[in-house]
Amino acid sequence: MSEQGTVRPRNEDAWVARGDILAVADGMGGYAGGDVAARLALAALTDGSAPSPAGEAEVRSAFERAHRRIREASASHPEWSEMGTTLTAVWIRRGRAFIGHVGDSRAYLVRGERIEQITQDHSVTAELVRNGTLTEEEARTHPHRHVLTRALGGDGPVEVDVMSLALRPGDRLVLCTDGLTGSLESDEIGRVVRASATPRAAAEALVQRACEHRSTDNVTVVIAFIEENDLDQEDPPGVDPT
Ligand SMILES: [Mn+2]
Repeated sequence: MSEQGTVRPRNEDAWVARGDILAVADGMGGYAGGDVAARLALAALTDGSAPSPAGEAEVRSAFERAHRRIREASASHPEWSEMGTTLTAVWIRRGRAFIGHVGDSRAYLVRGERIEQITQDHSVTAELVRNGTLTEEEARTHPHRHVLTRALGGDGPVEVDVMSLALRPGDRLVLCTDGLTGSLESDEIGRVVRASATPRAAAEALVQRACEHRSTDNVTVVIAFIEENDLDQEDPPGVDPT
């Protein structure tokens, strides 16, 4: 689910949830550029020529490919020269989640009574929280909270965080943009996801709560509920194992 909200002139978030891939992107920069960057990033992961990663090296390559495509589009369109995007993506393969991440969108794992933030935000304020200069609460309203330290589409190579984890039946994955995490605490996200009967109900409830908290940003959420038979399969249906 993705909501533009009432403040931003357009929705520069994008998302995908199909086959074995889940991803969110939060674009930025120049006239319509954010929208273009977010969509280019997702297309680079999902179009016909995109390999479906079965390992961490392939996740990194997929992100580098997305980065290259955004830079190529920037170079040939002056109005998009400042564009970039966050990208957080999860591929579910052979009972594992392979995760790639750049920027301040997030992936969470809800397992039992706990919610764990799997990704680290690449933002100025997140670094200040990690080194003890700011509290989480101070970071939430800090004037530099939207300033990223890493994004796809910028100058030079992009450094990609890549990780994988073994999934269990009953696990719930949450991918979201900062429009959600800017208005809801992680514990509240966990409570809503645990209390929801379906992924769609969870996504709707989270987006609704963010809007009630008067989120000033676009809000995007992708949810997956992992079931036993998702973990047995070598490859999910509809995905060519080659
Ligand atoms: Mn945002």
